[in-house]
Amino acid sequence: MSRLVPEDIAHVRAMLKKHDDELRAQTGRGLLGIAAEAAGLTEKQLKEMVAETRIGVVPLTTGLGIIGGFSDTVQAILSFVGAEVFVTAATDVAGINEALAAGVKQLFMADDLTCSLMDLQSRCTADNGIATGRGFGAALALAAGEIKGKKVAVLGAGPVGRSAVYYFLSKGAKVVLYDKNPACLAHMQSVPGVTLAGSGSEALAAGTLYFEATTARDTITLADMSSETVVSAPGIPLGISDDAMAKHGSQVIQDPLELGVVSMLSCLLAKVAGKYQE
Ligand code: 2YJ
Repeated sequence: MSRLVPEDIAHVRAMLKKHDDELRAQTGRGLLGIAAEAAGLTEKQLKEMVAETRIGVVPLTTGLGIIGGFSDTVQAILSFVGAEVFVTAATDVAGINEALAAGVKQLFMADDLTCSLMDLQSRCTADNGIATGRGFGAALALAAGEIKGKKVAVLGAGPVGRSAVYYFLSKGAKVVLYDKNPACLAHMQSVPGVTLAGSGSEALAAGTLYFEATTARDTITLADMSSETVVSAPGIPLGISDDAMAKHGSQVIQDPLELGVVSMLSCLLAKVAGKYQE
């Protein structure tokens, strides 16, 4: 798992509208529309649910500590899609107290292992890794038009990659999965619809739809891409080589935080409404 650094997210706030427009050009939907799809909601349903939120983002100093700009960026992303959200002035337990005193309905908190959005009344939670897999999975499916019956190459079998695998399978796609760590792959070997590949290039040879959820660079190079390729790439750092980005960047769906955070919101609200399909 990668820990974000301030440089990863420094431009997110200023670029939210531009990123939303880019996603619309790539997938036909913006952040909220993709996240709705990821959670099995219509965009209209999600919009109505988002309008009722009151979210407190609590900075946590535990472990490696505060990531500069992290909480403010989460606040900006959630507010961009219509949520009512504020960052507490206090951190940690005092921050939770502050949020509760201010009447929040949901809490957003991240330490070094877990990033979670929780609903206080229903006690439902949404995990960043799972939501990110579904959000970027939905983005790939929307960009591809139809993935039923198609093969998707998934690189990386961590929480994000595995969540995407189950999303693709639920949409009737087949998955060819590779992870350099055999222990991660072992979990997935008996899942119907999943074929394990012996290398990244073997996985990428499966078709033109790629999901990149590794923490390595240059897992997808210029030689792996054509004008047909569509890549959804939540992995940090970005796994697509510089020359491949220079030529095919418009075919790559990627961001460091935005789609994952909005998908946490959609998954949480779908769970609260009893509309979430595991
Ligand atoms: O509040 C803060 O500023 C920090 N405690 C935020 C820490 C954010 N955590 C991470 O970036 C970890 N890698 C966990 C993310 C889980 C993603 N699935």
